[in-house]
Amino acid sequence: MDVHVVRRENRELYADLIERQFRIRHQIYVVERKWTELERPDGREIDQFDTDDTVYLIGLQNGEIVAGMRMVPTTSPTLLSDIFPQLALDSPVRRPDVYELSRIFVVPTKRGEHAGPRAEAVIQAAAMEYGLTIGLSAFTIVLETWWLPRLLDQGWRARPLGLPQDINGMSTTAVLVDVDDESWLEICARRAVPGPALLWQGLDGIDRNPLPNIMELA
Ligand code: COA
Ligand code: U4Y
Repeated sequence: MDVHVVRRENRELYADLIERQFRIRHQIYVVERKWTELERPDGREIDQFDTDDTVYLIGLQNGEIVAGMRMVPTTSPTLLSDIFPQLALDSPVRRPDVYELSRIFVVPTKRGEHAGPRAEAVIQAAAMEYGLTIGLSAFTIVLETWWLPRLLDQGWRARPLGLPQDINGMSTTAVLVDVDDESWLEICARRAVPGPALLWQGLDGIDRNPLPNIMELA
């Protein structure tokens, strides 16, 4: 799976794929997960955090979307700042080097174990790769609490920002996850992700930090 970085500067190249993503998100979040507040008459799942500032990671296999994730700078409105501020004991993080992750998905046919690494691990490793490459120091995430042991088990350090609370019948928590070399190397090692996954088509002008040597894992 290749993971394409889509942001303001190259979005025109990806206009069709981004539209397909909104329809897949509708199928997954509105139809499957029944997050009915996200329902829209046009059959696209798109909310107030899908803006020009939003960065999308889109996982493609043979030209088809198999996985995705959304990243929103915390200097812009986020789920934590605007919808669920009660999940953070202190005021929500607002820093240029911290992005909020949300809307991770894998299409149903690609979930679980298949030949090769899980799409779910590849897309998360790709998020860490993105953070390292553009120089972030952390992610905030509002997530269902069942994710916590999964994050720790993939080698990420996740600190709670407050107590879990019931949201629409699910225990939900806000965390801060460190972005650092070790977190990327660990998820790659523990989840058999072979190395960098990101494609930066149309983003030649962006400053990019080098990644750590994946052979440090050996
Ligand atoms: N509630 C509780 N646990 C869940 C869950 C849910 N809605 N979805 C997944 N899990 C946990 C379970 O432990 C599950 O194992 P199980 O199937 O034996 O119960 C495990 O994650 C693996 O999930 P699986 O669906 O097989 O696939 P995956 O690891 O390839 O992908 C997701 C995980 C979450 C990316 C994928 O299930 C997905 O896209 N779901 C729909 C979108 C979504 O819910 N995103 C997260 C919103 S917080
Ligand atoms: C919105 C109102 O999946 N409500 C909204 C809006 C909590 C609830 O948020 C509601 C979403 C994964 C939704 C649900 O009942 C993170 C992750 N986060 C969720 C998301 O939306 O992406 C939010 C928590 S679920 O109905 N809700 N949007 N207005 N606009 C995560 C990401 C990265 C990973 C691991 C997991 O590394």
